[in-house]
Amino acid sequence: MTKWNYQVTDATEISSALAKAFYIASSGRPGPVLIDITKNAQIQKFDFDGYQKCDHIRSYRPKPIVRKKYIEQAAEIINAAKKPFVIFGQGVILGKAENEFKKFIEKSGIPAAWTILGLSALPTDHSLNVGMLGMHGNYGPNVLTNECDVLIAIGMRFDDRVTGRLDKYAKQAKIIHLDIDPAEIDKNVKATVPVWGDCKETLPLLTDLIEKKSHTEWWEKFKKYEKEEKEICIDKEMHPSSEELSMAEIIDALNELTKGNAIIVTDVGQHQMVGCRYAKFNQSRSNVTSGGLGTMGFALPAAIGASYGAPDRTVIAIIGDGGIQMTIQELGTIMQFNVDVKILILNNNFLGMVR
Ligand SMILES: Cc1ncc(C[n+]2csc(CCOP(=O)(O)OP(=O)(O)O)c2C)c(N)n1
Repeated sequence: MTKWNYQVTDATEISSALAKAFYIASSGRPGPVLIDITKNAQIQKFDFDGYQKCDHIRSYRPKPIVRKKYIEQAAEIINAAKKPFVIFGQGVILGKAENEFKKFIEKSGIPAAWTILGLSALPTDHSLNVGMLGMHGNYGPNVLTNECDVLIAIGMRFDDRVTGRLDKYAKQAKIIHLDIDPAEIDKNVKATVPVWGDCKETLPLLTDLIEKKSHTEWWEKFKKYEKEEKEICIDKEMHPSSEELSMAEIIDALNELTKGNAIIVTDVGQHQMVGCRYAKFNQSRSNVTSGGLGTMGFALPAAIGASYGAPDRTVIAIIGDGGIQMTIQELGTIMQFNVDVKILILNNNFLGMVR
């Protein structure tokens, strides 16, 4: 469950354990750490000689060494591709590689779709942004995953909500997988070319080696499916025939108010899926959601955190009538610290996602 954990049994170790914990949690692929301080260490008296920051641990390499051989192989495959497709995840955001990513897709002309945690790494209205992948995602990127000849996965882990049945997933495609965590490569989907490394380093190397292209005919296929999805599904969701408001039309109205500039924090459920499908984003780090952990009750405390992290931005929590009850006591925190969080409860009178 954790990236690192440590039990402190002697109080003199607390300071160095904390320093290591902060270093490990925030370096390379970030992740949670656990320090368990035993009772005897908590009450032990000792001479404290100060806190020293940690920035190196022998045997821990936060970023794998980039192997040029794989970058060259990847570039060769991309240059020969007729129907290449990029799928991107949170690695682009955590690696602060949004610009490097944009340069890569703009030079290669490759349509790109996002996983739920990759959302907002690329502006929603970018012409090469073809939408959301997976179970609740858009029609085009899902159908065309099984038609592309090269699939370039960047900072994503082929979660089951993206792939569905692995034995039927993109079998026809060569897979290029860029990831900082070697454990993710070949875990769910076997990579034809593994590109280990921080995508902030690997993407520019790859961009240098690829030819400038535009895959217009291929891109138009995505647009054709987009039009079809709009006519068959999205228009009906946005303009339902009944008097009742639909979740999609509420998010659509929200977009008009935020103009894509707000931080949107979603809880877990149908409102989360609809929120992520329809919310618009102009800048990165604007979508906060619990992703694969799927934790109801996440949105309200996370929105408080987002408001402290980005005090100048509008923070909107989108929550279901079920999820709000899980951490509703945080309304007290909001009152006590006068936190500016806007809360949108999409009340469908049931635990929609489960029902
Ligand atoms: C803590 C927790 N308990 C249970 C679940 C399983 N679960 C996922 S979505 C969901 C329903 C959420 O209902 P609501 O918050 O009303 O949102 P809606 O789906 O109706 O939009 C449940 C029970 C979960 N993800 N997390």
